[in-house]
Amino acid sequence: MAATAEKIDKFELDGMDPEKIKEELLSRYPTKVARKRAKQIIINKVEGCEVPVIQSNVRTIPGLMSQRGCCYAGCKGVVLGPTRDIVNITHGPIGCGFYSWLTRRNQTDPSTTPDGHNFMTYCFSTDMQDQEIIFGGEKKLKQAIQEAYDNFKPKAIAVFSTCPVGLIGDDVHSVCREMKDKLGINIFGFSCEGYKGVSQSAGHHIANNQIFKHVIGNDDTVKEGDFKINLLGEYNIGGDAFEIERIFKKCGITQVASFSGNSSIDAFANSHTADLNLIMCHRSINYVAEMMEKKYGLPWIKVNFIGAEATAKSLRKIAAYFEDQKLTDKVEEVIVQEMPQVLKSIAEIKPRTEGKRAMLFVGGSRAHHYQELFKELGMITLSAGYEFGHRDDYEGRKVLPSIKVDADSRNIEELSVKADPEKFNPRKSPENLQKLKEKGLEFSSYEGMMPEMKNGVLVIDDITQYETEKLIELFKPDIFCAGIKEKYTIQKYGIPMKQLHSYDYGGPYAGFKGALNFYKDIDRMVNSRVWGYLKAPWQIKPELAATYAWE
Ligand code: CFM
Repeated sequence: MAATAEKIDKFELDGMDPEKIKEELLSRYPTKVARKRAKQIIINKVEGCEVPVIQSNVRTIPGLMSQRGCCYAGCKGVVLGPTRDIVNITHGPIGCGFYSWLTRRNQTDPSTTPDGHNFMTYCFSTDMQDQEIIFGGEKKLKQAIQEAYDNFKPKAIAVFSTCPVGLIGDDVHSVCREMKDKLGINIFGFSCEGYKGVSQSAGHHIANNQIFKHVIGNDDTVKEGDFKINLLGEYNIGGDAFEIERIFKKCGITQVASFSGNSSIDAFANSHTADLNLIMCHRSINYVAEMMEKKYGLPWIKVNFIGAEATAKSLRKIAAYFEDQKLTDKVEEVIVQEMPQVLKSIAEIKPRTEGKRAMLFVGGSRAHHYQELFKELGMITLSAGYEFGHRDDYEGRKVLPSIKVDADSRNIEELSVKADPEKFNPRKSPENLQKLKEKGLEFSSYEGMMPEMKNGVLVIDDITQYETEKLIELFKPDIFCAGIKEKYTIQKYGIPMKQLHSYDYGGPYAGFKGALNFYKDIDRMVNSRVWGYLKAPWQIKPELAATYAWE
C-alpha cells in the first residue's frame, strides 16, 4: 500500500504552481475541449491509498494531435508481431502491413526452436486493391494463405483485419477455418480493424482473446525444469527479453513461454503447464493472465525488470512464491554478483545526473517503469502519462470495479472463461496463498503509476502535441521521453529526446546489464552541451512572412 507521497519541491517546478500550469495548458482550447482535457490533466495527490481519478481510455478529441496508434497496431504490431514462427498476414491495403513491418525493434533468436523459422523479417500482406474493396477480399485472402503455406510451410498462420475489412464485411474467421481444415495447420484470424476501440489498447485485448482461444492449452507436454514461469508483457525491444532470460537462467528459473518477445507458437501452446505468470506490461496482457488463472489455476504477480532495484525486487518475489530455500539462496547470490557493477556505475554517473528533470509520455506501461531508472540516477520525474493506459494503470487495479464500461469498450469481446474440467489445477491452496499474502506477496495486483509519483506533479493522459510543446516551453526539462512522432519537434526546442518505444537503436535497458546501458545513454544525453547551442527555426525567425505573387 502506498504511503502518502513525497511532495515535489517548489524549486523543482521552477517555483510554478501546478494549478497555474494546468490552467495554462488548457487556456488555448475552446471551452468544451478544455473541460474534457481538464479531466485528463491531473495534479498528483497521494493520500494513504487514495489517488485522484484520471479520465483515460476515452476517445481522443478530433482535431487534437495525439500520440496514439490504432487497434490493428496493438494486435498485430504489439502482441503477435514478436512471435517468430507464425506467418502474420495483414489483410488490407499495403500501407498497413508496411508500416508495421519491423518498426518496433523486437528481436528474436530463431536458433532456440528446432526448425529455425523466423518470419519476422517478412511483410505479408494481401495488398488489397479497389477491386477487393468493391467485390470483397475473401478470395484474395484464401490465395494469400495458400501462397504463404506453399512457400514457407509454417506451423501457424494468423490473419489481421485492417479498417476496410470491417467496412466491407469480409469474414476472415470463416476463411481461416476453411483454410485450417484444408491445410491442417493452426490458422486463426483477428477482427482488429484499426478503428475499433479508442487506441491500440483495444488491439491488445483482441489479441489476448484469440491467442487464448486458439493456441494456449493446445500442448500438455510438461517440460523439464524447476520453478516454471511465463513472462507476460515483455516484447524484447532492443534485446530486453534476452537480458531477462539470462538472469532467469542464472537463478535456475525455467521460462516456459514469453508473451511475446523472443517467442514461438509452441511455447504459447504449452504455457498453461507453468506454475506462475509474471506480468511486466500490465496494460497489454493482463487479460491472458486473468483468463489463464480462471481456466488453469495459475496465479499471477506483477513484476518489473526495468531498473536494477526493481529487478532484484522482482526476483525476490518469484523466490517468495516458490517457497524454496535453494532458489531463495540462488536469487540472493545472483543479486550479490550483479549489483556491484550497477552501484559502481551509479556512483560514477549520479553526480552528473542528480537533480536533472525528466518527462515521460509513453504507451501504457513504460511511462511508469522507466521512472525507476531515472530515480536510480537521482533524477526527478516532473510529469508523466500514458498514451492509452486505463485508470487501473494510473491509479491501481483497486479501481477496476468503479470503471464505467462505455460503448467503445463494450465493442471488444469479453470471453467468458470457466475452470477447465481436466486441466484446472490450482497451484497453491487458498490457505497457502493467504500465508504468502500475509508475508507481503501480492497476487493479481498492480498499484499503478500515480501512487509512486510525487505529489504536485502533472499526470497527463493522451497528451497532445500542443501540450507537449507548452510543457517544454514552461519547464525546459533535461530530457523528454516519447516516440518517433514527437522526437524531432522536441529536439528542435533544444531538449534531448529519448525514444522509449524503440530505444533509438540502443538497449537492452532491462535487468542489470540493461540498467548499465541506460545510465550511460542518459548521462551522455543530459550532459551533452550541444543542445544549448541549438536554435530552433522559429527562434531565429519567429514569424513566417510571405508576399502575394501579384503584388
Ligand atoms: Fe506494453 Fe509495450 Fe508499453 Fe504497449 Fe506500445 Fe511498446 Fe509502449 Mo510502443 S506493449 S504498453 S502498445 S510496454 S509498442 S513494447 S513501447 S507504446 S509503453
